[in-house]
Parts: sequence; structure tokens; C-alpha cells
Amino acid sequence: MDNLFYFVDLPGYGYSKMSKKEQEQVGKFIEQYLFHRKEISLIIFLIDIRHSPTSNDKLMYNYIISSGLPCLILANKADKIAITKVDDTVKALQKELNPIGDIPTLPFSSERKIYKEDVWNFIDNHFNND
Ligand SMILES: Nc1nc2c(ncn2[C@@H]2O[C@H](COP(=O)(O)OP(=O)(O)OP(=O)(O)O)[C@@H](O)[C@H]2O)c(=O)[nH]1
Ligand SMILES: [Mg+2]
Repeated sequence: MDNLFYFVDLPGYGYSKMSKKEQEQVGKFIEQYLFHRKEISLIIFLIDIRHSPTSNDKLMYNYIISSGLPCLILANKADKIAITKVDDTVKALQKELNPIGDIPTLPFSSERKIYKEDVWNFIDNHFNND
């Protein structure tokens, strides 16, 4: 097996601007993709570090868990809060979404590319250990 993998960006729920029909189609596509695509080795679920999980976040989280696929939660936009608050905020977010604490949760900032080392380490380990 080669070391090739792809990041696939699925539509988020920013799609509220779509018509009901389009939303339905996108929803069905995501369901097909998550539940039937055999090649998925990790779901990276991005949430906003600044807010406690929304009802959509909770729905999506439960949906991902029900797929039985491995998941990494990234608390994105970590550049938006004080560096001293990052660790506690990530812990609090994880506690809310995943009280058992078995789904790894890490800070991230896609804009500033900070905290990326831990994320790459996690991905490396994930691919090398299973
Ligand atoms: N400050 C900051 N802004 C960010 C970060 N990541 C994304 N954004 C901003 O958030 C907005 C939405 O980003 P997107 O990447 O479109 O978000 P998305 O989750 O893919 O949205 P949908 O797919 O429509 O649900 C944009 O204005 C980004 O610039 C981040 O790490 N830090
Ligand atoms: Mg998007």
C-alpha cells in the first residue's frame, strides 16, 4: 500500500442558504458518502472554538459516531481566543460533545496554521498504527 491519502472536504451546514431541495440532496450525499465509502480512514470534524457546540454540531457529532468510523475533533479558529485559554476551552468542548473522552480533540487554526504539529502527529500515528 502506498502512503497516499486525500483530504475530502464535505459540505458543512453553512448550506442553510440553499433551497430545501438542495439541502435534502446534500444531506443524502453526505449520508451515502459517510456510511458507504469504504476508503474513509478518519473523519476530521471541525467546530468553532469560540462557541459551545451548537445543536447542529451535536447532531453531526452523533451522526459521525453512529458511522463507527474513527474521528478527530478540531476546535478551529484557535487564533481567535487567547493562547492561555486554548487548552481549557478545548477540554470543555470535548467534555460537552464527548463526555466519555474517547474522541481526541485538538485545537487548530486553518487561517493561521498554528497548532498543526499535534494534528499532523495524530494523523501520522493514525495511519501508521492501523
Ligand atoms: N480567524 C479564523 N477564521 C477562519 C478560520 N477557519 C476559517 N475561518 C473563516 O471562517 C469562514 C468560513 O470558512 P469556511 O472554510 O468556508 O467554513 P466551512 O466550515 O467550510 O463552511 P461550510 O462548508 O459552508 O459549512 C471564512 O470567512 C474563513 O476565513 C480560522 O482558523 N481562523
Ligand atoms: Mg466548507
